[in-house]
Amino acid sequence: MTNSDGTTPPVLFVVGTAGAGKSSLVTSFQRWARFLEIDALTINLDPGAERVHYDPEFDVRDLISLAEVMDRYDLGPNGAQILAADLVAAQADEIMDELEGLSGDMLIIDTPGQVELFAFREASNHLVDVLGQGRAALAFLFDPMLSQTPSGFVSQMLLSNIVQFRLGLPTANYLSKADLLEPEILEKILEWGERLDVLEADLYEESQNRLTRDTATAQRVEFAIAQLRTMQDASIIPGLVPLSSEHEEGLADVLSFVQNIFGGMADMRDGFASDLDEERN
Ligand SMILES: Nc1nc2c(ncn2[C@@H]2O[C@H](COP(=O)(O)OP(=O)(O)O)[C@@H](O)[C@H]2O)c(=O)[nH]1
Ligand SMILES: [Mg+2]
Repeated sequence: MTNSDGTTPPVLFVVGTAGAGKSSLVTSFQRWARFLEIDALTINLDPGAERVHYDPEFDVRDLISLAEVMDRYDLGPNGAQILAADLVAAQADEIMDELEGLSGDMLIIDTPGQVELFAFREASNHLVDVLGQGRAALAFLFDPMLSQTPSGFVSQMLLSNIVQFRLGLPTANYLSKADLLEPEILEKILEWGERLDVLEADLYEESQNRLTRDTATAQRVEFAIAQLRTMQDASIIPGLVPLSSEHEEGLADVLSFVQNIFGGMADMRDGFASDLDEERN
């Protein structure tokens, strides 16, 4: 697969919990990019997708049918999803062959509904290596409904950290479906993304307001606060960008995030985050 200038185009994996808005982002991004005459090629890696509203160059459902996997291996839907994820990853090279000869400005990849199927399985690392071609990045979508409380936000943030840790790709965090949030809540969540000290204080307050205040709860909060402090010490800031596939908001940031990978930085993985932070500040 090549760019118009003959180089390998960047590859963006869209990752997040089930229902976070991954497929919608791929759809709206492809449509939006077309208006800018940017050719964003797409891939669907979710064998469980019922319908796909974008126009994929490769659709994993052509390779693997969940119903068939359930049938052939005598599995329930969850077992079939897990096996299908491994079967897909095992065919990474075949998928690459299908992309041979295509040309486009970037590749945006929709991932399986459940984040753990994609990020936590060993086989996925191989898939990311093969499809990513050394030019891959990750967009992690925070679910807006799961991000409204301090503990919910922290959970999404830790999940994003784990996915980054697993896949080792430069990552940008997005607050998905921002159009669904009341302005005050939206503002609060964005503040948590920038100010982990504020998040820490709000998390503590939330735990104080809980009806059950047992030792286990206190320990969990202490654990979460320790994580937040470690992140602050390491200058790791989630830095959420609001996104709405519905209103086509935040898509320009997704594009510039991907384009920045070509900024000629010597060490993409280290240099990237700080560069992006500077840009956003
Ligand atoms: N209001 C609103 N709804 C959205 C947006 N993005 C996705 N949704 C809805 O959220 C649900 C899940 O979206 P989907 O893209 O399938 O999530 P996925 O499981 O992560 O692929 C669908 O009902 C979408 O219509 C958005 O930007 N705004
Ligand atoms: Mg989906």
